[in-house]
Amino acid sequence: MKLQQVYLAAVVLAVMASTLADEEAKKKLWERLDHLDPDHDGLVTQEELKNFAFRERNRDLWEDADEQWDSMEVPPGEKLTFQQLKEKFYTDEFPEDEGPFGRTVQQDHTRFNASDQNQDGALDKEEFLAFLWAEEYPHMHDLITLETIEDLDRNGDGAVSYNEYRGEDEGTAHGGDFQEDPEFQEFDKDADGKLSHAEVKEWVLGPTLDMIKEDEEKVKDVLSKLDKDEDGKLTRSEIEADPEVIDTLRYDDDDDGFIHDEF
Ligand SMILES: *[C@@H]1O[C@H](CO)[C@@H](O)[C@H](O)[C@H]1NC(C)=O
Ligand SMILES: [Ca+2]
Ligand SMILES: [Ca+2]
Ligand SMILES: [Ca+2]
Repeated sequence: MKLQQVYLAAVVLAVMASTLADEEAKKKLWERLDHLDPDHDGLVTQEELKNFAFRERNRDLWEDADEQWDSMEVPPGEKLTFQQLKEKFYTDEFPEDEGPFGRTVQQDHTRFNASDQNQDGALDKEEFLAFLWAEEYPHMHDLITLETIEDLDRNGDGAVSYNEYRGEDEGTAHGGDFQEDPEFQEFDKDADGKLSHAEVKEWVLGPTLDMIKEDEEKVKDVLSKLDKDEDGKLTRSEIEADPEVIDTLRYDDDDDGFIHDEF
């Protein structure tokens, strides 16, 4: 009898302790998941989940984001103009026909304009990141495709022939048959011997598009598991019902994880 009571008390204490630890872990989890809900309205939307997954996948880039922006020395509250960017990019070291990213000043201006989503003639930090990491921003994908075609398309027909693909001058190439190049054929879907805009896009951005698709699938999966009332948004209690589900949006499992190390 006595022993049973002791046992019972121990069980009760253990349950209480684990509940408290659970509460504490949840609280920390939510604090550290702050960047899930950057507008702090207490709801995590599909868009916010997507951005979260995107940032997780590109954590290395994001660690660098502030530094990149700071390097442009834009005064607080102001935006980056092309003139300012040009002064930073094109120095004695980098002439205007080959800037720090191997693009011409003209190409950088076109890219700058494409990054300027609200078309006010200057870039805020987010727009500047789209300028730098255009691959990661679907609204920049046509621009990247055009840049690639521009770089390779020597005869100006708007497509990339097999010779151009191989980086050889038209006419001086030692032949080479695209039909014997399985890698080229993989991208030349209509087998006409040259890569069209859509084919170049798939060639250059295929792997990135796959990862973006993968993010979208994961976000859908997270919503299907956590969004109990199916309004497309997650409340705090919906996330807390199974906090580890959010973890599936993470890419690596290195030790600075914000969930595993709490449990
Ligand atoms: C970029 O946009 C500006 C207007 O904001 C325009 O004057 C300029 O010609 C454009 N440059 C390129 C290369 O598209
Ligand atoms: Ca929100
Ligand atoms: Ca083709
Ligand atoms: Ca919901």
